[in-house]
Amino acid sequence: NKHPSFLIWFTGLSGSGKSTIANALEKRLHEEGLKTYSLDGDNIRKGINSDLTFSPEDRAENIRRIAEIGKLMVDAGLITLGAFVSPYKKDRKLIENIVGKNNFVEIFVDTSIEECEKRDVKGLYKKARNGEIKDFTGINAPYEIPDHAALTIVTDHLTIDEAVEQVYSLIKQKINH
Ligand code: GGZ
Repeated sequence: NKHPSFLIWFTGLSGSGKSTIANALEKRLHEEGLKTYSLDGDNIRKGINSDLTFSPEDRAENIRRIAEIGKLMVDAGLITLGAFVSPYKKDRKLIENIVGKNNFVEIFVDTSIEECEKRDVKGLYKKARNGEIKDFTGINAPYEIPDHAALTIVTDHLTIDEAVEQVYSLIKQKINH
């Protein structure tokens, strides 16, 4: 029996909860004995993509490289998770083209800008408002809402466990087929 492998992609604003949900999902998958790898800003933007800014062109290149890495991870037989703002539709479409439609599960973590800004875990929204960060998604750079996401997680009234459960039931068939 072949180990399941595909790319689960979380898109949404900074502070929307993408990484939190991805990390909790990964833990759940490990409990099922599944092998995973998580790609996120901490291991990608500080490493292989440390040469890139947040201009639209560099974001596109950021996402393209991540998609190529994700493809390698999927080829290696891992359930791969990606948690990136990925605000542009055309960039998310490119991921699907690179990894293949059947290997791509797009999940929109739908947390309002008001809620993200209220949380402001890293103080980045404040800096963006003060003009210390330009091109900040949701403040002075766009976020293009996905219209074909496999799942939209509205985090407002959900616990993390409930969010994980929604993703898990979505991918269950892909895991057990
Ligand atoms: C958006 C920014 C920016 C700007 C720094 N715009 O909450 P975080 O801190 O950890 O998540 C954000 C992360 C976004 O990096 P990505 O690689 O996911 O972005 S993209 O997919 O658009 O290429 C935020 C921080 O980096 N950050 N400056 N200007 N987020």
